[in-house]
Amino acid sequence: MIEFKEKLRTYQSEIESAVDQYLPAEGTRPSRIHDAMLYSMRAGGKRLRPVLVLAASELFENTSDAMPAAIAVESLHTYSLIHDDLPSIDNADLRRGSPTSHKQFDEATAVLAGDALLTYAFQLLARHYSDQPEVCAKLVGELGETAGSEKLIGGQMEDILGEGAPLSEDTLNFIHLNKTSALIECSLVMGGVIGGANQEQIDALRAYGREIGIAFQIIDDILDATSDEATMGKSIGSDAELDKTTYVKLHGLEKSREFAASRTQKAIEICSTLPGETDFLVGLASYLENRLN
Ligand code: GRG
Repeated sequence: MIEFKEKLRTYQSEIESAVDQYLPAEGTRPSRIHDAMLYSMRAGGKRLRPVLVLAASELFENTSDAMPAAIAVESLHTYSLIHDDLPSIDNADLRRGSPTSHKQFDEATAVLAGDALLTYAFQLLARHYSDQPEVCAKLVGELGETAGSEKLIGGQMEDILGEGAPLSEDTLNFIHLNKTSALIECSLVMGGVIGGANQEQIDALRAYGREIGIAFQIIDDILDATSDEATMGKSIGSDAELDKTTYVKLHGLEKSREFAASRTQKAIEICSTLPGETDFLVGLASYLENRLN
């Protein structure tokens, strides 16, 4: 466990440094947009998705640098958070413990900062992987498909459409598979593509991502239901959070904990089908199940 935590901290600190290395520098004209992009990218967070890109790539033999792809995924994730917090969507005041982008800057700047981070993700992939055209095309395709109307945006749309009324289990699953699991799965697949994984290995990475993604969302619901402290720094102050259908509301705390444990166990079993040193991914699945924020 200590080894796992050390490795996690190492990945996180490498990612923190890479944010400044790969994003347009502070003050670059027009400075307001670059400052807003950096403000949200530097605001911390668990860095789960870029960690997954790095960890997945290291299972395989190809040692191409996965960091630009890791930052691309975090850039796209940060865009989704900025837009999700906007007055027209969740109307949240705080994100990652700091004022949301539209509170810190203004709404127009927040819209543009989100747009710019979304676009920048693809720019990073094109810039850093164009010497491997097949890898580059797969990375762009995977991230594009994940960000699009059938996954991230589709999950968000369904979430908005369901506001104010109780959701069926099927709709709740659709939302979480697309809002939460999709980018987690995509991060692992992108790491695998960079590492040179074959199709069977890509499928296993995706399956592992699906299991930890759903477990991650169930734990999120449990934390929201059980701990005021755990919600500090998340999108508190948000209008939409109040009446949401959650796993806890549908199944109760005990059953929700059992679901998360069984998803985590499945993820751990999938690790045994992957090559290389999978201890970190095994540790990560358990760590996410037991997280407090
Ligand atoms: C494009 C507006 C728009 C939405 C797309 C991804 C998404 C849909 C919205 C983001 C908001 C949200 C609550 C998504 C569910 C996934 C989730 C739990 C995100 C928070 O991820 P963490 O906990 O955040 O990894 P940190 O801050 O640690 O990076």
